[in-house]
Amino acid sequence: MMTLYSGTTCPFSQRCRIVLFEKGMDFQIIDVDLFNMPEDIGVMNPYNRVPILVERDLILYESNIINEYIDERFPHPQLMPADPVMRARARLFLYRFEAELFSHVTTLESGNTKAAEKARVLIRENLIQIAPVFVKQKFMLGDEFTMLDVAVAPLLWRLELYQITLPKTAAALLKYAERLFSRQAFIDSMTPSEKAMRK
Ligand SMILES: N[C@@H](CCC(=O)N[C@@H](CS)C(=O)NCC(=O)O)C(=O)O
Repeated sequence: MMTLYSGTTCPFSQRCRIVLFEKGMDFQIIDVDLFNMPEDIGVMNPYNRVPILVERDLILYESNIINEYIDERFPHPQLMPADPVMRARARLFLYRFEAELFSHVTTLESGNTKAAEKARVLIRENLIQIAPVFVKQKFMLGDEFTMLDVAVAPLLWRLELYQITLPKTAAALLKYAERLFSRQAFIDSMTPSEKAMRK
């Protein structure tokens, strides 16, 4: 059985929880106190961060790497596109999400108040840029829910918490966010602290 070491408020851990629930197989989640990291986290992950996935002698860290492994191990429903070209494009998007959005999420999560305002502005600008995609399609890559939607969902859930307000021109993105939040796996993935993040 897979074991996920997860932070109860960590957006990266939530990504992995979403995938585990989307797959509907057996797994175990161990809640890790981010403010008092147990020593074994540093032993399993040299960067001393969660999420970490353990399955027998395999230890993985980095949410996107963990999620691709779970997706390959339990192919139904498949979350990475089957076609190699689309799969490569999906990986590129995942890379860009980290560079352009989640690097700033990390700043907000770190509690660095000096850098927070700039991080908020950059996240807001990038989300406004993505918004028109959802006028024409239901999800990031088209009409199917994929790993790209998994990757971005925890950020959209935290917009209020991060004090990021989107303009009316981004209405399609907010509608898309509601579509993500209504999925059963998303609801099941949430910890009590995450549920309390939005009214
Ligand atoms: N790029 C990593 C980011 C993971 C991350 O930043 N985790 C945070 C919690 S949200 C953490 O464990 N922070 C503890 C620390 O940096 O000391 C991923 O995608 O898994």
